[in-house]
Amino acid sequence: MGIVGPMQPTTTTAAPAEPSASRGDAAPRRIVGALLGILSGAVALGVAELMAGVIGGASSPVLAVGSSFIDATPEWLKSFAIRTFGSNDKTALLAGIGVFLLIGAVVLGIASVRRAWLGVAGLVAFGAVGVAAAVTRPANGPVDAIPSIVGAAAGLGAYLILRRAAGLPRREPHAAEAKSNPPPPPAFDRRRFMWTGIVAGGVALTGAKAGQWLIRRADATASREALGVPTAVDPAAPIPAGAQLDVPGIGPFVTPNDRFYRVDTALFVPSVSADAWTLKVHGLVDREITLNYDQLVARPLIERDITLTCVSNEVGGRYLGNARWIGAPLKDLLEEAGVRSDATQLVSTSTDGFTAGTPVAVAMDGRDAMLAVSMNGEPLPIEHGFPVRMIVPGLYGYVSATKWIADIELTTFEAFDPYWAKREWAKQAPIKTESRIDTPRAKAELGAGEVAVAGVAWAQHRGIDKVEVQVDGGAWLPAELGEEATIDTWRQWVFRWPATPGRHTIAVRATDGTGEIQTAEQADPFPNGATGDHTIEVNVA
Ligand SMILES: Nc1nc2c(c(=O)[nH]1)N[C@H]1C(S)=C(S)[C@@H](COP(=O)(O)O)O[C@H]1N2
Ligand SMILES: [Mo]
Repeated sequence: MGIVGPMQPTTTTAAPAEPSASRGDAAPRRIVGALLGILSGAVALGVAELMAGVIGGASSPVLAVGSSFIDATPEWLKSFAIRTFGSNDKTALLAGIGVFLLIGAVVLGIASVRRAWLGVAGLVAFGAVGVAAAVTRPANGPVDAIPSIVGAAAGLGAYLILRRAAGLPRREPHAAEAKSNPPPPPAFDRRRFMWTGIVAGGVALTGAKAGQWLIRRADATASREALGVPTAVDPAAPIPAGAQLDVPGIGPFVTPNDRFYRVDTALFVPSVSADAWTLKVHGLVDREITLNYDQLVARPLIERDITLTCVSNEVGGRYLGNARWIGAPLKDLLEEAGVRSDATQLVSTSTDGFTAGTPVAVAMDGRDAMLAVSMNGEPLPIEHGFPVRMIVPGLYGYVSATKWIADIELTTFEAFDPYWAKREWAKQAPIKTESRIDTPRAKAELGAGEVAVAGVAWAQHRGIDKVEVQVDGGAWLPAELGEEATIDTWRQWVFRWPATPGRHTIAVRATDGTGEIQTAEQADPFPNGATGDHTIEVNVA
């Protein structure tokens, strides 16, 4: 399919004007058509973004369609996207939508030169898909249809004005009509079309920029900047100096916020101000509780070091991080609400409709499950759940770590399937014992002599008792362990390996605090976490 680029000189690529069209100018129909499609589509998108800036980012047709796409993506495609694009998977999705829209606009634009109704139909279809996606997002309502409708209407306006400027008729005259009463050939006025196009492009760009600025400026950023970090009545014990091993390439024991992995279904990061935040605790409880941000931070807060892990982390993967959190203990709040004995599942819901299901027994067994407001000495970063998220040591994020939390319902495992359970992931998912080699890197070229092989091991809420390294399938030899901070954090390890020339395979395995060795059996992340020994190959010169 040949896409005629708008930048190409019209004289060389334009299809010759058909004589039957009887235009005053040799109107380069394809280029005019492509520009007509692209510019009307751009005006529709730009105006829709601007409206979304006013109404709320989740109402943007592009983001709503993208989010619906994420929710509907089958597991194999999702893992493919994560494997191929890593944390750029969302950018890749948006780029894909962009290319799809561009091709659609060009094709429809060219076809609409002769059949004006095609352009109208294309814009109406665009609006309809946008409306359908926007109003069906879990946290959206009817008003979220507005950006798609106004955008499509603006696109239609631009389409008609541009057609007029291009000297295109509203419809092709019927042959008979044309013969008996030939309409005066509308002149294609290059200058007029160009100027109208520039204005349309300007409207599109300004709308998109302003909309995105409004979306970003919305509540959360300002609210977060104005907020201090509350003090914990129960501070964390200082991290033992020996928790951080002095080995180049091992990474920090505490993961800085800007290097902390991010995993969520949110194409548009929810923007919630602390002022507007409330949490409702309801369901199988004796007393419903509704709490605002001030009330939450007025509670006796705890501070803890906890390592978070994503169930999608592959063996050797980077989807985990360790941070110092401050928050209100979940258990106290649940006790105040009076959780009934038939409640087995705690369902937490985010403002954008994500849900996670946590065993009530785990939330209340005395571990430091909390509603966190601070991460590494700052208010929660917006993409990590500002203003409040849940943290439960020992459980994968998808069953415990709801960001932008808005609601807690006590229910049963039979009564409700949360977001990932609906997609066949396990309903209960304690973190599996795992270990990772951080240095040397796989395929590294090393010099002979002592090489510090080092990394991390984790088995949150059971702790790590032992890490062993195996070279070339030989005996498992003990690694030195960094000092344990808590049983809820990862633990660093180092193995000083006398490297000899040749190719070598290095594997690692950990033993948790209950004495159990991590399983060597290779398993994929789906449905409840990857297992297997992280193994790398290196070459020693
Ligand atoms: N609202 C919301 N919270 C969420 C998710 C989500 O998609 N939406 N993903 C969960 C998953 S799968 C993980 S692993 C953690 C990741 O938290 P992080 O992005 O702060 O590292 O958030 C959890 N909380
Ligand atoms: Mo996750």
